Amino acid sequence: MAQKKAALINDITGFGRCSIAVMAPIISAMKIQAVAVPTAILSAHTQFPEYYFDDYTPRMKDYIQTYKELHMSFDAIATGFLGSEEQVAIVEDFIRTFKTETSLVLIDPVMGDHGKLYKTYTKELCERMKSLIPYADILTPNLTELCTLLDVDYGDGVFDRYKMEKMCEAICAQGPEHIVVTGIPFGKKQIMNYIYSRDESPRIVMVDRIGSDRSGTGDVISSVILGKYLNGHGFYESVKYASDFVSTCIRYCEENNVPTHWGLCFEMFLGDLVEG
Ligand code: PXL
Repeated sequence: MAQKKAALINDITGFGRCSIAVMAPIISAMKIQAVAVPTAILSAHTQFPEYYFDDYTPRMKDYIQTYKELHMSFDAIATGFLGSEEQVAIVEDFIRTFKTETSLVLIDPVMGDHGKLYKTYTKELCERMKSLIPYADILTPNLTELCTLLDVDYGDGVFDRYKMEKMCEAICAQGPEHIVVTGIPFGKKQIMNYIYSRDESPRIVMVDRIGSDRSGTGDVISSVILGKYLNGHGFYESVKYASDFVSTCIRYCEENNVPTHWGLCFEMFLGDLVEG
């Protein structure tokens, strides 16, 4: 079978294990070709006290023009953190241009966490992010992002199963076939991933909470899901695998006292992802 290729529209960050620096090796390990489409170039991610940030927005159109002239198409298009309304427009154009009947679009609407939006998220940018939902086949929000996309008050961050189902149903009605709401705190010791696929009963994957939150976890989860799903596994199975993989990486980080903002030591377990 021909090898698949995935466009990764995200930032390239040198140190700290996030975005393309994490996603490209992970999907490559799963025998899928990674094509980087940079949105920004950083020396280290934004959780560090110092970092160099080069916004790539003004050069993205020329960069993407090459792929238009080469009449490329992609089996998958994955997007993550987007810094401006202009970048959302570029992503929209990219998907319209390169998505085929069979390609898979994964949108990770990176906007905030723990009930708060990141500083770069203006009201206008939030509104613009909502306009990407209909393009997604798979959406991977956390609870903060799910609430923001639906204009639901986050409150104390506790939602019962009925409310979760209603919220995911509302997202599905806009287009996505599969949603996983990641990283929902469940008591003090567990984390819940809530999985909703159109016309199926919701399912849950529980993992033990190990240590504190680590940057780049979302990028590891979304890229393992993408790779597994593209390789023919079901959505639930892909999320379950990604959750277990992340737990393994985090356990290693804890045991080796790796600082939380250094990201997940996924390199140690990349070989586990190779199949076939
Ligand atoms: O996925 C997290 C992430 C991605 N990209 C940049 C970041 C972060 C998290 O802080 O700073 C630039």
